[in-house]
Amino acid sequence: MFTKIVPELRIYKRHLFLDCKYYKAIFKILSTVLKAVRDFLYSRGFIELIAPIVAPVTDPGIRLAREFTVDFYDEHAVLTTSVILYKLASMKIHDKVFFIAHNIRKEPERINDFTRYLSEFRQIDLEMAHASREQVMKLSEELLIYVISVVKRERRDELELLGRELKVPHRPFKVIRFRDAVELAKEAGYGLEETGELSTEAEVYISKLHKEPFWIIGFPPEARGFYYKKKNDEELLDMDLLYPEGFGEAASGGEREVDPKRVRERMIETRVNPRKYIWLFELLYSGIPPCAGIGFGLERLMRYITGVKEIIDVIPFPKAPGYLGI
Ligand code: ASN
Repeated sequence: MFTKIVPELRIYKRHLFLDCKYYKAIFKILSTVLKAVRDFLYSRGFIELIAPIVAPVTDPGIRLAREFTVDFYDEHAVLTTSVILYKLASMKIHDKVFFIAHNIRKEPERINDFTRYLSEFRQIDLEMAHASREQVMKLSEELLIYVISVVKRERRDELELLGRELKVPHRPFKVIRFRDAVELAKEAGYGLEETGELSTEAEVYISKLHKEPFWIIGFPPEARGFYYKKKNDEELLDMDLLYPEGFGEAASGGEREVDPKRVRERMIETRVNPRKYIWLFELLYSGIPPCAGIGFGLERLMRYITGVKEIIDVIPFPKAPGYLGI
């Protein structure tokens, strides 16, 4: 099987392996997933937009990752780490928008770990005006159930070749509060990251305790991006979706802070310099509706659907942290 080839070769010599039957099956599933996502969101009244890859500023709420900088003529530019700022701006265009956006993040190099991080990855990122966290959670559950059902129906041979027995989850998914998730992790001897987040190992541990996808809600305000709205001083109106069976994080999102004064406070709280975000403040002062949204990692969704162990194998041309490839 293709996983017997060392990962470095699978990245740098990918062009020589694309015709292997496993890759062909995986990339056919990828195409079905993309179409199913679009079909579902269009049927719910969403419009699809496209986002830039080069920008003056980007989302700083990206945990341990950093930004890549670019020399854009004489202007300092960065590669977009997420589409969140453009989702907020798009609320001026339509009240339900989605992007299948490229995200580029300088993740810490993970030598010999090709399981769950890519430096270039995509997010199925949607945003809804006047929506609550709970409404986005319901829509996300329906989206996931729809996509899995379509893949099971249309890609039976490919799933069989990969040895994946995929189950359609049942909604509503279980909801765990962040502080209870921390207790679960601590009981098993896992700590928190410096950022106040659950470590990847803790996340995998909690994921392994589950047989169906589940939510963790209410992360601490200092741990997550300035664009999330606070419920109170202890928690945000945000959520993560996790896959079961040890597959870990699926998506994150929440209700947005759209009051420019409170966004400024959230920036200070999360150690972000408000002066860098001039266009965002102009946007907020000009007025956007309250909104909420979520972003699903496309490659992590693919990993869950295919059951493939290493994330470098779920897309044709992977960029793993520290491994440029072709
Ligand atoms: N996509 C996330 C959201 O909608 C943001 C992110 O990726 N950092 O909240």
